[in-house]
This record gives sequence, structure tokens and C-alpha cells, in this order.
Amino acid sequence: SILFCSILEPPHLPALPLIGSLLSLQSELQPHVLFKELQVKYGQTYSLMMGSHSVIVVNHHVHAKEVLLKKGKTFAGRPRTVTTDILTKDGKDIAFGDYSATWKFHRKIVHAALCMFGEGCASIEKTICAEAQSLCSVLSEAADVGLALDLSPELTRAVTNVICSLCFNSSYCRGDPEFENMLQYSQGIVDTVAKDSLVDIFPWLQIFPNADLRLLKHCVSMRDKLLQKKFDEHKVNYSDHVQRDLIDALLRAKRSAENNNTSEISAESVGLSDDHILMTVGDIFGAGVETTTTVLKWAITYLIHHPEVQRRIQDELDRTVGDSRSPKLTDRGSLPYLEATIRELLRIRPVAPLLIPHVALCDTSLGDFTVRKGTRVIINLWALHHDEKEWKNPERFDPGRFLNSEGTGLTIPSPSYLPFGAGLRVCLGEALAKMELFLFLSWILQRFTLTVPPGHDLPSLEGKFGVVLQPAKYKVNATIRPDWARHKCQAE
Ligand code: HEM
Ligand code: PLO
Repeated sequence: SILFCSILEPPHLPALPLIGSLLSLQSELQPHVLFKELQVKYGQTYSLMMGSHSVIVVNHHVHAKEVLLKKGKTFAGRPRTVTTDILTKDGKDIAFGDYSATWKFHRKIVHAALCMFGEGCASIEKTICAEAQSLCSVLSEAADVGLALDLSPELTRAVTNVICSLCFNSSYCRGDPEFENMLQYSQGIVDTVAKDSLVDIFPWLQIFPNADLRLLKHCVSMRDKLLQKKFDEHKVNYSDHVQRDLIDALLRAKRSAENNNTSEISAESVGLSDDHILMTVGDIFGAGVETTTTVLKWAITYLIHHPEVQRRIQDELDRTVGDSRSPKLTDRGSLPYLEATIRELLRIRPVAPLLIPHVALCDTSLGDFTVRKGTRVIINLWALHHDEKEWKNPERFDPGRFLNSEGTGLTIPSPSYLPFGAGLRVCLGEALAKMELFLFLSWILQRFTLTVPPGHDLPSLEGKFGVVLQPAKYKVNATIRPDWARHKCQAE
């Protein structure tokens, strides 16, 4: 018999100009929403050209898992883009660095360091709780005088200090000029790198304003100066015997690679330049701050929209923790509704709705489709998390989805749920992020009820797409809960 070698390509969008017109017809749609809508016409997996790059968009969990897990190594590449090259000195970091021996080595060291100073370490809980305390005292001062606050800078400082302690073994006070400076350049990077993906990934925005590129370069150089300063301080005080933080761990890995001449390790040490270490720390810092802060902001937004969810979390806290002490990590098991709320937040407003693009490292396939080496793959997590076949009424905020039928334990009701990605490129900070979200939210809700100031509209639930999906800015009233106020009086 004759074997036919058939090459099946995914359904292809017409040439670029049409996408441009599609977008101008529906200019309200953000990329993740547009990609979800295009399924109606082209199916769950389709391809399109962006400039000279062939791109596949995946909207269903079966193909998503084939890319991330089953063929994880084949699809572990990252594309190079104009702005991520500026941010990471041509991919010398983990998140935007292409798959290579150096990348693997870096990821391994950082993973081990995060285990040592993060998940597996009691002191990170202390650090988070100290920041929660300081955050709550700011809220308390505002509550006392009935002042409505934009919580964003306060949440950012709290989260930044946790990462500072992890990376640099240091922290910032309110109003510290170095911290204010950091707030500024970070926002500049988020605003412009966000558009970055748009340069290379979304061709209709290819006309990249030069002003943005200038701003990005300026902000990156401010960031690099700060990282360099911290790095130099660490080099001076370095000792092989004490590892205080992530920089020490990276320095130690570098030294031991340099002192070790076995061929395998010295080959790897090629990748341990100072620039690599700096860019890796920049990644952990940036990822650690922007993601967790964003989720906290979404949490507050949704809690304000859903006072009944807030009340139920508070009831759960009152029953299990009470008001004579603060929540701690060991309470996590007895606060399933709070955990379910965090899961629902990560579903309904995924931090990275399109993940970071993946790249096929060799000729391969996806389902029945042929995929050529170098093809970029966008996993539309937004489509997975809003798939009507998997989630009843996907735009409804309902933490109950993640509870079992008795409401006593947690479940994941659908395989179409990947807030941290999966496989070789899975998020490195998942455990840390979950600890922070749990502690910050439980501390806040034990003490306060959050509402919009009287006469204000509820904040918008529509996110702004970028390198992270950001909620709008708005002011919040924190009211001290009656029980907590009584408790405070007794304590005084
Ligand atoms: C990558 C989600 C917090 C460090 C990612 C990816 C997602 C994600 C979706 C991309 C996976 C892919 O491209 O396939 C989240 C969410 C967070 C969070 C939802 C908070 C709730 C953090 C934190 C850190 C971190 C706190 C650092 C301490 C990283 C790094 C990568 C990454 C380094 C790149 C991994 C790689 O490319 O190999 N994260 N993240 N993330 N995340 Fe997170
Ligand atoms: C955030 C701004 C920082 O100044 C630099 C930075 C580094 C790593 C990025 C992060 C930014 C945004 C969120 C990213 C993270 C790596 C993984 C994470 C993209 C740009 C996610 C959610 O995928």
C-alpha cells in the first residue's frame, strides 16, 4: 500500500492586513479577547503571520497541555523581541531567555534558592507578616480619619519588601527615595514592555512610538544601576559560609563553578556572567512584585463588588482564627473559602492572559497539525479560563466553584485551569505568591471591611492588557470591623 505523508496545517487567518481591519472593526477588543473570539471562525487552534513570524494561537486546554507538558521540551523556546532584549540584555534572564544549557542551569539555581529562602523557610513567613502588619497600620490610620486610599502604592511596597528581603536581604520604609525611584521605573517598564509584546506579537501596533522606547531604555538603565549597586555590595561582603539571599546563592553557584574544572560544570559556568546574575535577579524582582501586587489589586476590586464573598471569608476567619491572634500559614488548611477565592481570582483575571510566547525548537506537531521549527505558540489562558464548556457562566465571580459539594474542601473543577502555566516553563514563584496572597488577604479581611467611598462608582472589572493584566486605579474605604475595634480597645 502507498503511505501518504500528509501535512495538515492549522486553519490560517488571511494575510496580515485583514487582522488589522478586524481589529479596527472591533477596536474595543483586547488581544486575549480577540483571540478567543476568532475561534468561532477558525476553530480552537489556528495560525497567523506576524511580519515574517508564523504564530499559532491555542485556545483549548488539550492543545495547551500538549504544548506545555506532553511536548514541553519541544516548545520550551522563547522568541526574541525588541523590548525584552532591552530589558534582559538579549535574553540573559530566565523568563525571556531562550532554552539553552545556561538557561537550565540558571533556572535550577534560582529554583533551589527560592526553596531555601522562600517556601522552605520560616523567616519568609515572618517577613510577610511584618509587611502585612505595616500595611494594616496604614489602613487603620486612614480608617480612623475616614480617608479613602488608592491601595496600589501600599500593596506594592509590602510585596516589594518581601522580594527585597529574598533577593537583597533588605527592605524599604515608607517614603524612602530609593523605593519611590523604583516604583517609578517599574511602572515605566510595565507600561512599555507591555506594548513590547505588541510590537512583535501584535503587528497592528507595530508602529512603536519612539518616546516609549526611550522611556523603556531610561527605566531599564535606572533599574540596572540599582541592581548593580546591590550586587556590588554583596560581592564585598560575600562569604562562602553564609547565604543571606538570592544574590548570595547565585554568587556561590558562580564561584563553585569557577573552582570546579569538570567539563560539564565549566561549560555551564560560561553562562554565569555578572550580567546573567543581574538579569536573573531583575526577573525575580520584577515578576515577584508585579504579579502578586496585581492579584492583590484584583482581589480588592472583586471583594468590593462582592460584599457577600467578603463577609463569608470574614466569617470563616472569625470561626477559625478569631480575633486574639493574626492568621498564619498553618491556618491555610482551615480557610478553604479564602483559598477558593484566590483560585477564582486567578481564573477570572489571569495575571498573564497569553502567558509568555513559546517557540517550537524543532519540527513537530500539535494534535493533527504540523508545526515547523521556529513557530511561535501563544497559549490563550484567557480562553481556557473562560471556556463556556468548562465553566458555567465564566464571567461570574464565584469562589464556590472551587469547593467540593459539602463546601468543606477544595477542588479544581476543570482541567482548563493553568494560572501559573505548566511544564518546563511553569512559574517559579507559585508557592511564594500563594503564601503572600493568603497572608495579606487574611490579615486585611480579619481587620477591615472594604467598600467604595460613598458616592463613588464601583471600579471597572475590565483589565488593561499588557505584560500583566492590570485593573484600573480607584480609591477604597477600609472600615475597621467592630470585633476588631473592640479587641484593639481591650488590648490597649
Ligand atoms: C512565569 C504566573 C508570581 C517568577 C510565569 C508564567 C505565568 C506565571 C503564567 C508563564 C508561563 C509560561 O510562559 O508558560 C504567575 C502568577 C503569579 C506569579 C499568576 C502570582 C499570582 C511569580 C512570582 C515570581 C515569579 C512571585 C518570583 C518569585 C516567574 C518566572 C517565570 C514566571 C521567573 C519565568 C519562567 C520561565 O520562563 O522559565 N508566571 N506568576 N512569578 N514566573 Fe510567575
Ligand atoms: C515587570 C516589570 C519589571 O521591571 C521587569 C519584569 C521582569 C519579569 C517579568 C515582569 C516585568 C512582568 C511579569 C512577568 C515577569 C516574568 C514572568 C511574569 C512577565 C516585565 C509573568 C506573569 O509571566
